[in-house]
Amino acid sequence: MSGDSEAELGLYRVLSPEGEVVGEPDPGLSNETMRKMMHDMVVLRTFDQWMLKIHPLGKASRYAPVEGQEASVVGSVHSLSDVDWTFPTYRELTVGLLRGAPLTTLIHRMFATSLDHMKGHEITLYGDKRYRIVVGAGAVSLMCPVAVGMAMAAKKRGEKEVFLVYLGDGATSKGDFHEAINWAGVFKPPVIFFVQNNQWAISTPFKIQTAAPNIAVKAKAYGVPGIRVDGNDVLAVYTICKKFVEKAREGGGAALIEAVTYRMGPHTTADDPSKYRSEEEVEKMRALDPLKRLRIYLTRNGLWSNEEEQKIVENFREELRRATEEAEKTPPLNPRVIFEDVYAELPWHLREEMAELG
Ligand SMILES: Cc1ncc(C[n+]2csc(CCOP(=O)(O)OP(=O)(O)O)c2C)c(N)n1
Ligand SMILES: [Mg+2]
Repeated sequence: MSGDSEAELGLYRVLSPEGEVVGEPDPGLSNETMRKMMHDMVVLRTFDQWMLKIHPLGKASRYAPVEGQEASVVGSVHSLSDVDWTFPTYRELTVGLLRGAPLTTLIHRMFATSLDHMKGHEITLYGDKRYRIVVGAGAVSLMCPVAVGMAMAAKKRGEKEVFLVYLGDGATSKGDFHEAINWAGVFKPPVIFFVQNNQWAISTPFKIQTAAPNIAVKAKAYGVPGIRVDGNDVLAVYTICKKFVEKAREGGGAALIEAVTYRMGPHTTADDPSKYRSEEEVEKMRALDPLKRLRIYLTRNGLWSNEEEQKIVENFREELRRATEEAEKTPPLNPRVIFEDVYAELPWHLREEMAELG
């Protein structure tokens, strides 16, 4: 997918970009699950377009678009069961939606209203214990050791939970990832490192991110299976994730899954990708659109229609419009919250700052 045929070797794929079946899907994959995954990819794209549309109006905080990576996010989330835990980054804000969080909760977050359950902290991220989503951190790869630690604890307690931690290609250059995967190799906790290799870490292209030919190969050095999957093929992502999630659940240890994909949009709404990559490159990648191939496959098999998709988009846009209106009517967060939830007793210098705030 990077356009480098050598890097494509060993890429697991079920549907070709033209929607032809070229590999084996998970034997338990039902028509209903495929339809739900198509539905969810449409929802994610609609959410993305909405966030990008309202951001320039100055209403919402910085946003990291998911366009191009919908199959990786949807396929990985669908492979999990309700008892499993996820560790999304800013790129997977929508994991909340997919795991049952109300849309309004996410919009209150993005608008930093007084109903933001996380009080404005880590505004581009989403976490909620009720949906087994652990809130991430600004520093990339920082959640890898946390996921391994939680997975080791669950294993000790004899619980059958799996822990899936998201990270990007750039994040694999950070020490936390290497320390975490080393422990995962030694202690074999039920943890999945799900790396979305979207070819860019802000303006750093993959070819200068690492001298390794791909990310999956790094896992092998730690005694952990490393698998490369076409991250724009939701059936392939689901199939590979399901296999290694269930293996981990049964005591088979960790895995690293490299979902090879492409970030179509800017890194975040604070980025201008025209400064570092060409429009031709982006257009070339459009042919590999993750929604397109499943849409073709399902339509050909009488399981999907344009009318149905249009209805989903319209209904979800209406939900977004209502949630946005609600957030706009809600008072903003009181800035005093920045002094809360860290210290049991505020130190003197913060007490002074709080007094200054009035
Ligand atoms: C430890 C650390 N270093 C640098 C940054 C600044 N930073 C934020 S996102 C990012 C790029 C990460 O790229 P990647 O891991 O590929 O994820 P992507 O944004 O492509 O999804 C960087 C360098 C950071 N947040 N944390
Ligand atoms: Mg990246």
